[in-house]
Amino acid sequence: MAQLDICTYPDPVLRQKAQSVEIIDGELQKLIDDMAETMYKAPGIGLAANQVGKPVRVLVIDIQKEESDYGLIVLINPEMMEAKGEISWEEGCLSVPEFYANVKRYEEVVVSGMDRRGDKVEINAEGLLAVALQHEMDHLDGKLFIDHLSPVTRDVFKRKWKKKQKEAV
Ligand code: QAP
Ligand code: CO
Repeated sequence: MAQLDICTYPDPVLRQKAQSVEIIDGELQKLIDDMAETMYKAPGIGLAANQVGKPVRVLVIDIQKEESDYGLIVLINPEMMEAKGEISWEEGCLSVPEFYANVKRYEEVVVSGMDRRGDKVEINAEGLLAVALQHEMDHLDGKLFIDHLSPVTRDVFKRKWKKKQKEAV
């Protein structure tokens, strides 16, 4: 396994629409394993393939909660089957380090896709896991959580980001 580099905003790969996976082979499984390792080492609770420079429809999530029915979730070609309710959650993103903001999402979702072996899986989620699924599926469509912010909060983000960029020199 290997730790991968995480692409950060405004890397154009984060804006790409990820391609559907057609074949699940050793190469894809290695990417999945490396993504999981990269997420755990970060540490983070979710990572989409775009974030490691590979625009393919793969995501990993582990919300690290004992009460969760799931441990590591791997989803290939995820699709939203049901969505209801509304919830606001303070989100962050490994590709937008050190910035956090509240985002409105569906409170409950049902997502289907394939696991690491290509078997069909369906995930019923609410709360944090539902938020994580929506956040990571957004990545596969080239969307970031900052796209959901109000114009004012987006401005705050842009100013903070510019300031950070300057300080990093
Ligand atoms: C997406 O986010 C998410 O800024 C996963 O400095 C967010 O793992 C799902 C992280 C909210 C559900 C709710 C962010 C680590 C990790 C940072 C992450 C940072 C270090 C974010
Ligand atoms: Co993210």
